[in-house]
Amino acid sequence: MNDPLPSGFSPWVVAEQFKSAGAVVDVQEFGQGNINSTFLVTLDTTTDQRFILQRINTQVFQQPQLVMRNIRTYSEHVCQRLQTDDCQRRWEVPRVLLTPAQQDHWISPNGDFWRAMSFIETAHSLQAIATPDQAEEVGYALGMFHHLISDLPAEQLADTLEGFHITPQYLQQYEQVQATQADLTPEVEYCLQFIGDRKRDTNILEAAKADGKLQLRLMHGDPKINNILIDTDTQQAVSVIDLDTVKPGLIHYDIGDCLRSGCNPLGEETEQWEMVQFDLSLCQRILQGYLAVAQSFLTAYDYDYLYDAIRLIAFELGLRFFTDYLAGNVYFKVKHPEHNLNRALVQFKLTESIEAQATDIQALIQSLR
Ligand code: ADP
Ligand code: GN1
Ligand code: MG
Repeated sequence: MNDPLPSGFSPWVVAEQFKSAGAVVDVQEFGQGNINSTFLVTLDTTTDQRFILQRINTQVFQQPQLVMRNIRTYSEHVCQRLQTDDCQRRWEVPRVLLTPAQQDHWISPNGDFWRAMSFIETAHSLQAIATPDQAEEVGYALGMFHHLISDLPAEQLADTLEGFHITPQYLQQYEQVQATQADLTPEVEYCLQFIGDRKRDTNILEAAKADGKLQLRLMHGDPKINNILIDTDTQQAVSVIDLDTVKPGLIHYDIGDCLRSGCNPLGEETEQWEMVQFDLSLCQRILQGYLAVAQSFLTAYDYDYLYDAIRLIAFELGLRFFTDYLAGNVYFKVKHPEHNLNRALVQFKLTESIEAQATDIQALIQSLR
């Protein structure tokens, strides 16, 4: 079953391990993440008054020490690069906070794995994009993220989540749980049919990787819009957070994930799944924001596979949600038993809308090359 929330061990007690000074005066559950348990801790100090405390979901991240090592390697590299790059805008990297024993995590007596990160102040994340300007900022954020790690060799980070975004492997997992499937409601039948119609098309990015057309690089892995922070005063993007899946992979997984989440104005949690559409004008602005930074390191093949990435990552997420629904909601946190089914329907409708606009999306990509 899901990692339960709240934990058996009080985050108030854990917060003591990571505070640098003062007293803990408040601890609140925070954010909308689907994997970890996140808390915002407030201290009675005048500086560094707040920090983020997280209990890592160790059913998902089975080697959390490696996750922390990756995050530290990543953030040391990026902080150094920001000092030498002539960056004109605010850009923040969350800092890993250490315990009094200089550890980047603390294991509570009941075996839970906890870590803390500095809080990025005067910023917020979006659950859905509301304006074209926000879209451009989201694209810029992903471009900036890729730019800042483009000179960190991929071998320096460990693979902390094997099989992540390897669509054919998700299909295998689906085929294993399909036998145990739930009631054949019309929604379940729609999902079964939807996957059945597309299961021969899941290998395109992996084949391009195997053929050497797409290179293994460092990626974020999870740059959906609520992992991008926007400055509350300037409305400019200032950070990409949720660094647990920064590891070797394809930047196409990131571009696909950012676009599938950014171009769905109803948001991925909507219950109006039948109304979900992929918004081409938001796609244009996200890509423009992204390419303003990323054009310099994209190859011709990278452009060739952008459309496939957008379509595949939306489909893949639908497949992952639906598989989790069939498996009894063991991976993504849910608020009710049909939650993952609803999320899957949203992603499949989005995939359908992407497919229906394939020619226009391809033409847009062509015009931006
Ligand atoms: P999950 O892996 O469960 O998605 P996240 O690391 O994304 O967890 O954290 C959940 C939410 O907490 C984020 O969507 C964001 O709103 C907030 N958050 C996390 N880290 C920070 C940070 N360093 N500064 C500000 N907000 C943060
Ligand atoms: C999870 O942790 P969160 O909520 O940022 C998931 C992503 C999915 C996303 C869908 C490690 O991200 O892959 O795209 O849910 N993260 C992991 O909302 O599986
Ligand atoms: Mg997150």
